Amino acid sequence: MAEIKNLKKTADRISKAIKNQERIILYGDADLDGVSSVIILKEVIKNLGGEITAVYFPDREAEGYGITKKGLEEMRKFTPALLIALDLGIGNFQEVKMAKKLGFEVIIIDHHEILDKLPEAKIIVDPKQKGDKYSFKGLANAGIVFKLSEVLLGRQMTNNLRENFLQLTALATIADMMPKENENLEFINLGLKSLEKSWRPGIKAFFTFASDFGGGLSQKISKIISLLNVRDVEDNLPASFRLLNSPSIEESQKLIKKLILKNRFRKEKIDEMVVAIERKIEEKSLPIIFEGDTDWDFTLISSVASIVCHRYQKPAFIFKILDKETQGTVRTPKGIDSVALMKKCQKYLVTYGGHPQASGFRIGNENLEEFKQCLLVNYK
Ligand SMILES: [Mn+2]
Repeated sequence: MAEIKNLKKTADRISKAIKNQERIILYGDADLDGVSSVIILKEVIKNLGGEITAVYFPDREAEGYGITKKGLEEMRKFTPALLIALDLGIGNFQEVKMAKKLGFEVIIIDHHEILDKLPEAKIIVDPKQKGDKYSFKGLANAGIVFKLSEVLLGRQMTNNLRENFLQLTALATIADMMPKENENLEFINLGLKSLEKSWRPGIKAFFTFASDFGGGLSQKISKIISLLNVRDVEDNLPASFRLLNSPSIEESQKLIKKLILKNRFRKEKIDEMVVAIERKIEEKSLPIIFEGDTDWDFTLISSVASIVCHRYQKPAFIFKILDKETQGTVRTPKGIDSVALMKKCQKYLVTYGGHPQASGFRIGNENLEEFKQCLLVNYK
């Protein structure tokens, strides 16, 4: 079977960077898939005798999704360096150009939909790009990085490492809601099998709370994933990274306690937002849900969109209105491609992208109404 396009090329480039002691920056999305991708690659490189110069996770609320100007500015002190973008980057045309100018060599490893063109990165791995003959297109980004780790480590991949990487891959695949089929099913089954006896302190710590989480393993896992998704940034690092990278069970337990409290508060807020939306859509009965507010918490709108999309079986565009721009998230029922739908209205948008069922967009406030009308015209 054909391999993922450019996977081998990426492995060769990383091996060369390790050998030449080049500076390597891992630039990942702050969600669990991005964080898992960063941790797996970081540990692979360490096992090969290399070192990571820095990790960076853009804060979605403060700077937006993807490769950001702020992120590049903060990392520029390390140039010349190899910048590996994980679980983001495929839509960052301008930012990749800027990164090159600043002295980064950019590799993108992403699994999101390809937009009209590709960014000018040195190497791009994305199973959805043209010319990629790998038949399974549903891998999480961590799944791609796991496959990269097999190429990079070769015979140095011990059973322990494999189990350890598969645990993260399984969590990331579930968290990213990738289809539970094909290789994903294999990763999930293998990864979950060893999860409870993981040596990783952050995961071990979760299971010391397991009796509070109740139910069987699958219930515990959804609880773990929802806690790993709570936004809590310290020193620019998301909680999930600090936890899964922590060397101490005690420290992890402390952080988990904090996340449990935050999560409770988060749920109440989400309920309030859902009620507010339901009140509004009752009056309208449009075929799409298109609602936003200046007061809503940006980190909660994705959960809210999922809930109302599922409940009403309609595409849900939920957004937070900022001073000049609006940032939004989209969830669609099965069979409706949100990225393709937004492509038809892209002239109103600043950026957009993601997966068919889950994506995001940024738009100037002055274009919101026209964007909505465009969606209504083009939907069905
Ligand atoms: Mn992802």
